[in-house]
This record gives sequence, structure tokens and C-alpha cells, in this order.
Amino acid sequence: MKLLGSATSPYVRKLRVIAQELGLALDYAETAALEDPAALLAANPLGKVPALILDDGEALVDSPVIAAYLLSLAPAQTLLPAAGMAHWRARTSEALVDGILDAAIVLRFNMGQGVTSGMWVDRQYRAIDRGLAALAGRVGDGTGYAELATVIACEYLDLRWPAIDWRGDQPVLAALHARLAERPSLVATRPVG
Ligand SMILES: N[C@@H](CCC(=O)N[C@@H](CS)C(=O)NCC(=O)O)C(=O)O
Repeated sequence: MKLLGSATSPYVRKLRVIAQELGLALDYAETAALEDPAALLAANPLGKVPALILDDGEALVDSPVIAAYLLSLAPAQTLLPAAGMAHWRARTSEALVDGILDAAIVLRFNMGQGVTSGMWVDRQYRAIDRGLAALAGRVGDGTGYAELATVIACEYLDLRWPAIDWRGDQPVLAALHARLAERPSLVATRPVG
């Protein structure tokens, strides 16, 4: 199976981290989504990375769908509780992480267009702040899918929005990051600059 992705995309990084944690072999093709390459559009008509092309040519899109597929390949996995409320809580943490990333990306594209203030911009900042506060109340002491995804989101903010002081605002997330930052799957996928 081949993952179409970009080294700086936090959604893609989530999947590369999961694959490494599960010991799954994943071919990887660096893909510039904004250039609309034919291989990406064939796999994902939305023109977004990540997209996962399976060995039979079937394509999966959207990081939560692809994450669920990767986890299904390792039935003994311990990253995500398989069932029960713990499963849905972790999936909700994943949705909060993705929502923070979505808001950060809206801000980035707005900024690219010269839009740096206004109701819509403020709304994204507030969503990020509340999302981080919620995650701080949800992450646990272990190393599960929710904890890894949270660290990836925090590092994406460091990369793109270093002025957002999530360490100062949410000491629980700072401690989580300090605990997990040197994990090999995170080190190996950490984007540079
Ligand atoms: N909900 C999607 C979001 C993916 C996404 O927004 N990817 C960005 C890169 S970080 C992208 O490909 N953007 C190109 C575009 O929106 O046209 C997921 O979780 O996979």
C-alpha cells in the first residue's frame, strides 16, 4: 500500500506515526496537493493528502478513515481501544485534534490571502484554544492514538503558529509533549522548518 502525503501535513504524519507504531510497511510518495497531480486526483477527487492506495488499486481518503484501516490491519494493536466508551472517547479526541488542525489550516490559507483578522479568523483561534483545553482534560498517561495525535497537533502549531503558547496555556499538554517527543515514530516523522 502507498500513502500519498506531504512531510509537513499533520494529517499525513498521524498516519505515518500509526504505521510505525504498528510495524506496518507503508510506501510513501511525497505529493504536492496544491499542484493537483493526476495520481492524487485519481485517488482523491478532493485533491487532498493523505490518500492511501491499496495493493489492488482501491483508494482510501481522509485521515480518520485511513487510520481506522491501518488499525484494522493489526487486530492485537493497543493504540486505540477496540470497543466501548473508551473507543469513542479516543475517536472524539481524534476529531478534536483534526478540528484544531482544520482551524490552523484555515488561518494559514487566510493569511496567504492577506486576511489576518475578522470574525472568521477570531473564530478559528477560539476553536484552537478551546480544543487544546479540551484535549488537556482528555489525554491520559499512556501512549495511545489520542496522545500521539495530540502531540502531532501541538507540534504543527509550533511549526506554523509559534505565537500560540499552548505550553503556557495547557501545562498538561506541555508535560505530554515532554514525555512523548523523543518517541522514535515521532522523531522519524518530525517535519523540518
Ligand atoms: N480531513 C482531511 C484533511 C486533509 C487536508 O486538509 N490536507 C491538506 C494538507 S495538510 C491538503 O491536502 N490541502 C489541499 C487542499 O485543501 O486543496 C484529513 O483528515 O485527511
